[in-house]
Amino acid sequence: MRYMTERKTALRPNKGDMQYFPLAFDEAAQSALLGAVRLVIAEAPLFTPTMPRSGNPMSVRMTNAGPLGWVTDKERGYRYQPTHPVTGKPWPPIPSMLLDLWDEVAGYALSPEACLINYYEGEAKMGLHQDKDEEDFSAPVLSVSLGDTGVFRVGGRSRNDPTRKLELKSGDVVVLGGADRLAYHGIDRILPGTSDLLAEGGRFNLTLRRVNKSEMKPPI
Ligand code: MD3
Ligand code: FE
Repeated sequence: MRYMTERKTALRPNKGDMQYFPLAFDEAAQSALLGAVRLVIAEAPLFTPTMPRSGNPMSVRMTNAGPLGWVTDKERGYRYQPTHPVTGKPWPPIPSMLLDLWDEVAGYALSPEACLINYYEGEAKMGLHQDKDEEDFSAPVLSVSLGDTGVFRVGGRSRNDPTRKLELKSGDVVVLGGADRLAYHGIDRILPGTSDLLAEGGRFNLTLRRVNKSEMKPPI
């Protein structure tokens, strides 16, 4: 955990529900993590996902790291797959800083299989949704924000439950486990000019996810 030397308190392992760790990554750690994200993108370029059925493009661009990546397109919809939808190549490995973070806070024995990288610029947003394309809902989802502040909205397990807003700032970590694992959530907007981390502006969000319920080892 050497990239997080400035953190004043240890992160507590996940015991369910939503846990918010403001500035879990200090500025030096954010720069190191951003460098790792840029290396992933050099190998697995950001792509524009499209919605199932309508084929409408999302305003967020995405890529992934890890054995599996989350993708969506008009023809085949939401899914996890081992290869990039444009290059056809396997996703690069999950940066080690993120695997360390998972070990510290996820409270879950199996490794994350997917690191979804979302990039928001300008007016990009993400509508209220649940993350339910995974088989294993007992594992938390872990989120790290880098760059401009995102206005995050989180509700309950029904779409009409009341929601609350939380500003996710650069270096913030959120762990979504327990009852909150299936909470509706989204990003209303990005607040431009709120961070100097990205020269080009905008916001990266990294989410670590466990997809399968067990380690699938190929039969010998
Ligand atoms: C609450 N991303 O990629 S991360 C997503 O900032 C996604 O890019 C947002 O929602 C972003 O699916 C929010 C925080 C987050 C992630 C997963 C959750 C919040 C969550 C799962 C359940 C409840
Ligand atoms: Fe989500």
